[in-house]
Amino acid sequence: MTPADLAQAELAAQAFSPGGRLVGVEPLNRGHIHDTFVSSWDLGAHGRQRLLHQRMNDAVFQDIPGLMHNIRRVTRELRRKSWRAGDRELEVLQLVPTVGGESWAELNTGSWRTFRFVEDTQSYDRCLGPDQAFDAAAAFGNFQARLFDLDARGLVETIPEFFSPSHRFRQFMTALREDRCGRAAAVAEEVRFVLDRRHLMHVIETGIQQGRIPVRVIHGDTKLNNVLFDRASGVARCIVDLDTCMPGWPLYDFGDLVRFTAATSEEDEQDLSLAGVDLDLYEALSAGWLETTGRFMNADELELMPLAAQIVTLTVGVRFLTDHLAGDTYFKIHREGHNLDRARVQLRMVRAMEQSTTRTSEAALAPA
Ligand code: GN1
Ligand code: MG
Repeated sequence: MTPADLAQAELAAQAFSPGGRLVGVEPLNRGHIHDTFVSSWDLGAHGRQRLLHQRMNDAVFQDIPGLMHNIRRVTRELRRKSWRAGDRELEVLQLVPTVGGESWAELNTGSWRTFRFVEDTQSYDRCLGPDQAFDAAAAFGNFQARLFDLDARGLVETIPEFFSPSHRFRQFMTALREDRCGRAAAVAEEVRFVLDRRHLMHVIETGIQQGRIPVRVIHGDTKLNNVLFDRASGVARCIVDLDTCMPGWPLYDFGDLVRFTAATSEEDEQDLSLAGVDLDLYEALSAGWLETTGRFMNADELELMPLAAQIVTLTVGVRFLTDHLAGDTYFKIHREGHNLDRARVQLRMVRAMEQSTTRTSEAALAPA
């Protein structure tokens, strides 16, 4: 983040001024896609207020009006329903309009949007334990349940085929064939791993075509760090990052939740011996997810839960590997080989999931 970026963020913040005096703007280094900043305002007798500003990545999201339409539509629907998890009310992310009343600002430094900063919360890149995993899964499941009635056709597919494993596989094959950066030879092992599992990349589409897997509005990025937990009580308070709320297959959300939350390492860990899946966390995620979505899922979906985790983890791994092959043009990287490190962790997790499934089925077959 350069001083010029900060100066641009300050100007952008002014476009969403809640009144009062802008005290300062700081970068918030989160996410692989947008540039995020937090501004702080002195509202005199009304105290302080913080806002979260994002310069949206318009190379990734080429349809900014569509993206913002989806967010308005989804937040409206969530607010329309009382959004409860157990006996708790979950907060809905709140968009802040520009001074002129628009949902986002088109400035010469890019397209900017703003949300109310959700105070006294904390997010986690690593899960604290089964209770937190259960809580996060129940919150994401609740989010999806609240959107159950929202007609998926009313939302724009801002990135076409975003959740399609077979589309991701085709993109991977193209990047591999083009090999723009001459990196393919060095990742032959990872490429082989993916090719050996290409059959997995078609399971979901086949299920959708056969009418066995429904298409509904999903969150689409159910990483643990997209849940804000209350700093004092530790419970889930708000779900953030609504960028990928669009038509998808509901179990994508469960799979992505497992991919990130049941991981035994960071998403970009370089020591691969640490990468794997924590089965206790997996169990807690399944239980939390079923608590809030159980009554919506059909028999095929229920059966597919463990495989969905594998497929999503493989798909995200393929996306990281594709970006590595294509020259790191999509995900932000912070070091050489960053996307490759991320890909390797995902592939390691897929291997661990495969082994644990084998173990579980072997255990089921073992004589008592
Ligand atoms: C990206 O920027 P972030 O971290 O919210 C990506 C997700 C991936 C995720 C992997 C629009 O999300 O699809 O699963 O990275 N978002 C987009 O960590 O591509
Ligand atoms: Mg995201």
